[in-house]
Amino acid sequence: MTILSEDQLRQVIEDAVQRQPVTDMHTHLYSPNFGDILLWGVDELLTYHYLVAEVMRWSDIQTADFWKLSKQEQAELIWQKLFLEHSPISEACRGVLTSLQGLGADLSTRDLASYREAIDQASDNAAQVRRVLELANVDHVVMTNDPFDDKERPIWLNGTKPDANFHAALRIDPLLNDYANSKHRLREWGYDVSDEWDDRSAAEVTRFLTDWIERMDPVYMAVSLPPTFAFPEESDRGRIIRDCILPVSRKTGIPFAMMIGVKKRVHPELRDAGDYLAKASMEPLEHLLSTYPDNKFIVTMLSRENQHELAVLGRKFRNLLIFGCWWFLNNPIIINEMTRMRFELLGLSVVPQHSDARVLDQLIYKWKHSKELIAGILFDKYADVLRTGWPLDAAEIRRDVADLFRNNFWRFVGRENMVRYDDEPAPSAAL
Ligand code: FIX
Ligand code: ZN
Repeated sequence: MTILSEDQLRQVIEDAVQRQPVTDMHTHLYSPNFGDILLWGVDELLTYHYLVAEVMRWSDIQTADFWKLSKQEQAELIWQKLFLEHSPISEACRGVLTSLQGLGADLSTRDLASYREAIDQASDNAAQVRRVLELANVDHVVMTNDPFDDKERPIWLNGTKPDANFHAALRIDPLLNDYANSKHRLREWGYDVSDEWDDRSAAEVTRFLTDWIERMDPVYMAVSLPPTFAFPEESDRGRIIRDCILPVSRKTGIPFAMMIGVKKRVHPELRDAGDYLAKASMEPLEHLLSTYPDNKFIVTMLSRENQHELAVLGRKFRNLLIFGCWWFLNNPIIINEMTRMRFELLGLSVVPQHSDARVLDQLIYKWKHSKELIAGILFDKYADVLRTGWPLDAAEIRRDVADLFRNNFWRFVGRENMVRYDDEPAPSAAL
């Protein structure tokens, strides 16, 4: 269909975006067969660390006392303070409402107990996963998989493999950001690293990486990095990236994902809610991209002030995939600014969003909110093109939307078999 009017254009874009199944390239969710480390349900939605941070502003409860409450008591305090005593207009509060609405709750009752009954009815993880992936129109989920996590490691060591809709990402923060402690654990696991960094240590850390790559089949290796991240750097992190991560990444074709700008635990008592951010230098990225042209890098940054530099850097290096409006950027006002900036500087060669979902049911709101915003921005961009007299075609717009929400990612990580357009049969997947 050739699009002749802006009304036709708006409808075609809205339909294409809503119909497009999403590959969510960064989440903290797990395949249903990973057991209770997969979180879902009303109380998990309400005790998301974003809301823990927000409830502390309206409550004089001591953080230590908050953590002594049961999950249900924490949820009820958050519901009382952030939803009943004050209107839930923050993005994280609105998110809870959108997810509850999507799961069929009648929000006019404001009856939290009835929501638990109605929504937490799924018989098990697999049933809730099928239900939520369908409601959110997400068909592939990339997890965050940390071999240093004591709950998760045994699941992999037992030979568990994720369902077809779930894909591993090898997360190595403890290795890169806390090697002084992690090296002792590597030794416990049979990796004979030395006290000082030497060839044997490099070989053993490389063996650790390749063992976990074999076990997980990760789509990328990932780390979150502080705003002070420097490279090259004569430090544990600098040496492991130089001697292990980059060679393994190049040899296997598995990209290195860096999430840069997080200041961990500025308020430690808040736990995950206690992290902050700061602007980072772009020089480490400039160095990595130019010095390692055969390596692939996936990057998101946490400071709003880094976004323009990152987008311009994307114009210089095609071995850089820019993704998502991460964490404190995942709010309409900033998603709007970042996405327009990226489309205007990089066209459609980005992955505009990921969910970072920690609770399965959040997929419903994270993607409903983002798709509405991205569809509106796409309309403005295509309408500008239409006004030049350039004819637009509905199938081409659907192609572009499939690239943004799915194919750009799979192509960049080298999994062409996962690339799909709306008239192709689905790759083998449970859904
Ligand atoms: O490092 C990360 O993967 C961050 O996304 C998380 O640590 C953070 O807590 C989060 O979930 C943000 O949305
Ligand atoms: Zn995350």
